[in-house]
Amino acid sequence: MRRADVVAAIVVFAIVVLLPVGIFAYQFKEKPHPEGVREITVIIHTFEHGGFQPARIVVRKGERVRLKLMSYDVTHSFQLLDYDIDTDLIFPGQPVVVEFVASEEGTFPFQCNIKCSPSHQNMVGQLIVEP
Ligand SMILES: [Cu+2]
Repeated sequence: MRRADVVAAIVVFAIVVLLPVGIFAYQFKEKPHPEGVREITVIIHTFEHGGFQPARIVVRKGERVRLKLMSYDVTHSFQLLDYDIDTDLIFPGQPVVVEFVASEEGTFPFQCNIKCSPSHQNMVGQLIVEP
């Protein structure tokens, strides 16, 4: 076998086998969907344009919850102090993901802690953890 043939065989192997395997593996790296995680997207606008959507988040006790927080207008924050969550959404359009286990049953307030509009004080919601 000539050296050029060996190189050609390696290149063909890389294209036919390694590239698809790499692409296949990459999709799982980019989109993990582990069992038992409740994913909820929360859209956040100024109160005049909807506030927290949803403003009422209902989960079951013991669930692992992943909140994908999205602001599309101005800088907001998301404070859920009973679960030690306090994060700023500094860059509109860039999601912030927080994750926690809903270990305590009950109703827990969350709010925005950054003055985002004249009606900022209305930027509130509730996490409801059901039994
Ligand atoms: Cu605010």
